[in-house]
Amino acid sequence: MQKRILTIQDISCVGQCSLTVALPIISACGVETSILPSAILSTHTAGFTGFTVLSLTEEFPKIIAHWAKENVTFDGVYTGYVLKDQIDDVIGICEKFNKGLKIIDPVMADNGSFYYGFDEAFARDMARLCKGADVILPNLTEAAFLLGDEPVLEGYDKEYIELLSRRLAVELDVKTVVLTGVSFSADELGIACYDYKSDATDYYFGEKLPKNFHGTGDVYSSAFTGALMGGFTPFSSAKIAVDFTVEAMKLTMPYAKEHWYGVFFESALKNLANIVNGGNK
Ligand code: PXL
Repeated sequence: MQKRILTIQDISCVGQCSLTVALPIISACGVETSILPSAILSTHTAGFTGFTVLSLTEEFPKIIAHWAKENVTFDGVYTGYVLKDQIDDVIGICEKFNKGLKIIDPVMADNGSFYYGFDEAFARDMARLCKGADVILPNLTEAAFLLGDEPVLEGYDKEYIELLSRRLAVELDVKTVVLTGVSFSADELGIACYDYKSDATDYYFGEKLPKNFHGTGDVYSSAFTGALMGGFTPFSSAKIAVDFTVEAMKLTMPYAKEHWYGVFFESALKNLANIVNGGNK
């Protein structure tokens, strides 16, 4: 039977991130996608000014109580952008309703700094949410902030990448750490996938484009989640998600100036669906 996942993240009404990318991408992978919106924002917070934010924290206990009454369960939970006062509820939801994989994208920072509204105290809460996860998908800034005492380096080597991954796996009791935004050369960008059990790191890179786009972390984590729920291994899922994200960025490149807030992932969904539903596990 089709699997059902719960994804918890915000609705940015405009901005091609969080739920507006997770729903279509995971659905294209043949996985039923239930949602718990953490907040409603007029746009995402990276580049727009004057955005509105409505926290949905007050709805959480009511939604949780109803799901409990209906005996709702999920085959996996995937969390993204959540607010500070929601971490305990989100941990509770993972414990109570999740019968499968726990996938955490610790959305809070990039390029050496926190997103609007997040700080070191939130990073400590996010680390609590990551505890016991099957997979976490931090970018390098988030990885350092989760650990709390590591620098965010620009010129780094494999030793640094593997130190971050190993420490996260050990200290947060995580099976697989997928570090995103890893690059050792000017023309390649990709991921490092660390498996705690074998203590091994596998790397995969795609073409590095001459521009950074917003929302690519959410596009990446959603494609990863769809592939993983579709039965691919963590490393195969990580590779599929790199190819999908690079394809989406390439489709956006000709329009990068006017379309600065997200990527045109929509036209890449057909290829993703073919790969994930194609049976070549
Ligand atoms: O893409 C991560 C993200 C999700 N949701 C909101 C954001 C961001 C990044 O800035 O602002 C509201």
